[in-house]
Amino acid sequence: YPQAFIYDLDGVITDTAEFHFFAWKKLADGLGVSIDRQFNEQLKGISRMDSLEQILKLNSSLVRFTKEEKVNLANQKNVYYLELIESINSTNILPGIECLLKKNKELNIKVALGSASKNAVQVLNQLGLTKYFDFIVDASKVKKGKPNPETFTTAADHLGIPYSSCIGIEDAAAGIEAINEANMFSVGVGTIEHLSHADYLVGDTSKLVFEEIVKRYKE
Ligand code: B16
Ligand code: MG
Repeated sequence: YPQAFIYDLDGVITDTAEFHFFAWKKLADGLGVSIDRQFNEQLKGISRMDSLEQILKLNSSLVRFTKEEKVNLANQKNVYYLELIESINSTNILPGIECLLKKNKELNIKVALGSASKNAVQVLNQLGLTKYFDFIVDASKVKKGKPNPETFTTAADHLGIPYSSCIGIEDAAAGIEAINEANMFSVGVGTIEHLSHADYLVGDTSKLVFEEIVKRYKE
């Protein structure tokens, strides 16, 4: 058996990836650039500031912003995001997730969160899922975000589990890269187009079945 499951938050446990997209879209619209879902794929899993930089790169007239102005823009995006997540609760847990968490606990498998979000603790609390987690890694605990493996290795190190005995679950290309770099088994939630580097890929979270994941891990 694997000894630890490390879950990404946005896009795996709950559909906040959508809310991040809406919030960035609103900010970008205000700056006169439009972003679509295709572009948004590269923002998934990366930090707030790095995401902003990607958007500003879209238009040469946007490189003029000072550091301070960029911080203000990033804060503004977070204000939009916080409005969107205000009302989330346990009904926003994606299908299959709580079942998988329960299975982990039943079998004494350690559970950690590996999120790039500064809002991770709040979101997990609102979902009522904090009780399942032995350790939470969010933006405050790592120096190098995804695709660097630090988010995942920090979780495993704290739990005292060898990397090869960990399974990481991610919806972002940068996240799968991070899990692979950590020498863990990567489970992707999404399309082959974006996540072809996942060790095991499912189309959506309802297909995250414990026995099936473990079977692939053992192969
Ligand atoms: P925040 P995850 C990531 O969370 C999101 O995928 C990414 O879109 C977002 O920019 C990042 O968190 C930072 O979030 O602005 O809330 O600090 O997928 O790693 O759980
Ligand atoms: Mg994600």
